[in-house]
Amino acid sequence: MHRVAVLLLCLVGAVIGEGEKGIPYVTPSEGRVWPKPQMEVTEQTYLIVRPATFKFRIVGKTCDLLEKALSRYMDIMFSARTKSPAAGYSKTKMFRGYLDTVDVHLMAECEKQPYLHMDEHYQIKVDSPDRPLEGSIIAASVWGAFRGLESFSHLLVADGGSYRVNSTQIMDHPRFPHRGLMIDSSRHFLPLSSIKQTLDLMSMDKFNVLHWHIVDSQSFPYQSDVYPDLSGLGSWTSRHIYTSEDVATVVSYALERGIRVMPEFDTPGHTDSWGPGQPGLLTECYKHGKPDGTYGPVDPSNEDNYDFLKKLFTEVTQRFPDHYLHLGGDEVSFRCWRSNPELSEFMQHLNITGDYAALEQYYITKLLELVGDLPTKNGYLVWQEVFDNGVELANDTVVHIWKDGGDMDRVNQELADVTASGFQTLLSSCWYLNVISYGVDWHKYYSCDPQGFNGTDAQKALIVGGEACMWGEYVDRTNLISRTWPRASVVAEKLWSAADATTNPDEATPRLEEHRCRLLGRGYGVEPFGPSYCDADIV
Ligand code: CP6
Repeated sequence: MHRVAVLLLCLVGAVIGEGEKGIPYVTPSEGRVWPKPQMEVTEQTYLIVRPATFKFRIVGKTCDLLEKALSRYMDIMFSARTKSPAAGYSKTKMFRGYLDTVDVHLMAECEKQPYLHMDEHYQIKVDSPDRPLEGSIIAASVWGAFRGLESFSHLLVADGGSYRVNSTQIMDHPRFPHRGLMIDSSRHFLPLSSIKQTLDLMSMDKFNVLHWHIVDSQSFPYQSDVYPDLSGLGSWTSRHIYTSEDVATVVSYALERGIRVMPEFDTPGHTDSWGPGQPGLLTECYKHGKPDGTYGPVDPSNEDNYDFLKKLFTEVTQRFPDHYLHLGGDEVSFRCWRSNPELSEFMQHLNITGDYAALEQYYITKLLELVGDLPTKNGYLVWQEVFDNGVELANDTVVHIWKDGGDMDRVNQELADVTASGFQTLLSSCWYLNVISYGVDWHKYYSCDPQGFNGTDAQKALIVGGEACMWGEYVDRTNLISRTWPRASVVAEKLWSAADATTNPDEATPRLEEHRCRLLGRGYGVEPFGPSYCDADIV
């Protein structure tokens, strides 16, 4: 073959070529925003951003939250490890000039707390026809400003000591209001540094809810002032705990990134670790007519337990300012309840002899009532079993669907059933990131659509969003970040971007590759999802 032809082929191959065995590899860094904006127009012209002279200029309202975010983004943008010219960035693009200032125009006063239906839309203009050579980020709320800053940081492509940014216009807003990630600090304790890194990465993917499954059967790390024995006797050790200061640290770190922190205290099942610190809380299991020393779910027949829960949740809702509390309610085993003769007697009085689902209903109904009466006036979420078992729920309850991840027909049926009953719905079934296997496993996350079920527009409007779940049985601080990211990024795009823009995994692959490389360059140990390279490989 001709020398020139070979050279050309190699060049083409390097840019868009297929890797070994048909696995595509791609060149990173073209300044593409992840998750994909609702509307983006980008030109074949660029401006140069020089770190030494670049600044954000506040031209609208401001507040501490915004000012802190601006200084954080200066760091994020200019201290990333990626420094060399981006191989994928076309050398034929035309240089237009220098971008030294980006106006940050916040149109309304800052809000103090993020919430379910907060405004997150924003607009970015870089060298737009109406404002040539200038840059601006425009938002109605501080939350939108955060999202705009993140997107702006994605537009930058390293080029030696400076950065290129295409002439670009973006108008963007989320598809769903609830875009969550669940972490589990019971099966393994997660240090604050891991939780903060998780929040950093969440903000880089525009997630807005940290669902903190803080306690479970294996340990109770939440340190309560009203019931100190819960963690005193239920945590792994006296150092594997979250004090009220730790909780405040997580809540404020999340607030600074526009992320809500929603705690889960799962009952009546998954509560083994609660038992030692609160005698009388759990059901005693019986064998051969006497207690065998083991315990089951919360004992619904003990009235004191409802006072206990009321006091505990009063404290919890004061520490976690978010409107929503996750009350669990999943996987209640009836084995121990069945064995207990006192419960049988109690059920006889209630006229529900033998009907343990009705006993569960009795408990959940009382739980929901007491949480509804808290001074903090909370809303709540429950796992799908609570709905499936026919418990009566307040109108504003959010039902969290988690079962049947491998069977989308059943998931879609459940979505249809829950929304047909008029409840707001959150989907996780297809996004169990803790379930891993060899090979590329994110295409299935990308093909799952929370509104893909058969239903009316009114039903679809009840879908508040979804959550990626990272259960902690096999996850601690050593693998939390790498196992979660960038696989959670795929879920983030499903929940933020337009439905018809997130159907083709082949189209998403190079963009996800660029994003993964960006996160690696920012210093996070995010795993690869196939053969690839990244400037930040070299340390
Ligand atoms: N813990 C609690 C868990 C799970 C659930 N609840 C779980 C179930 C199945 C899988 C992963 C996690 N470990 N409290 C279900 C919501 Cl695959």
